[in-house]
Amino acid sequence: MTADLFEDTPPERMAQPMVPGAVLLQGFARDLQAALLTSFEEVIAQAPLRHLVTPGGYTMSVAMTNCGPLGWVSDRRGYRYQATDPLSNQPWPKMPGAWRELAARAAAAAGYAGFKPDACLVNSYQPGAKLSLHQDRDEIDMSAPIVSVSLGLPATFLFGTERRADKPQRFRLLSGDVVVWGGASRLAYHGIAQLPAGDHALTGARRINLTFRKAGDAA
Ligand code: MD3
Ligand code: FE
Repeated sequence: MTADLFEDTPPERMAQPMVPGAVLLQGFARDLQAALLTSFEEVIAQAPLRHLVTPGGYTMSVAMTNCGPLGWVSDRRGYRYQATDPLSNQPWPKMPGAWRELAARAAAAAGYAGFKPDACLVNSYQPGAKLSLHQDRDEIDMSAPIVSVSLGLPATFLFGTERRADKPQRFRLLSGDVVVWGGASRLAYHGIAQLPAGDHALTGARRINLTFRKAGDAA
């Protein structure tokens, strides 16, 4: 963690130790927030946000879409990454270059040089939406980190361990925060607590999260 990344960051917002393998880069995307929202609107114009159904038959409260070569989907048949949007049977929208570069810069700042995401899962939370504790284990290469960028309303991130029963720690994620999850944290159970009501200057009554992944086996 280098001090120059945080030269404008008040002391209480400096990087905090999170858990082994996870690096919270507070405000890392602060100056990109408006541009990220513009490209988000372009992505969802091509591949609309939708509420996926879990294999167990529940409709998720978080609305999702994807961009990049691969996208994460869920339906009654299971979870998987696929190259096409099931709503259109067309390829997912291109991952905006500035998104890929942001993810690679954040990964490098956290010690993961050469991160080349092939999937970006876009999550949109409205007040009341939550993401229950889960592991991300549908990616082929578990040595690659996941990079997440938060925009809009603040959320409480729940961070457990590799055992579902362990009580999760809570972290506040704010607009412009970036987290890099790798190493020992990569298979930790995690989730997002129910989003409280609110109105954010950039996104209104909404939190958006971009998660960059190396999901497939192509170089
Ligand atoms: C920790 N999204 O999309 S991002 C997800 O804010 C997901 O929308 C949450 O969990 C969100 O799967 C949290 C942070 C995140 C993503 C993947 C992880 C944390 C992770 C994988 C392993 C450990
Ligand atoms: Fe996850």
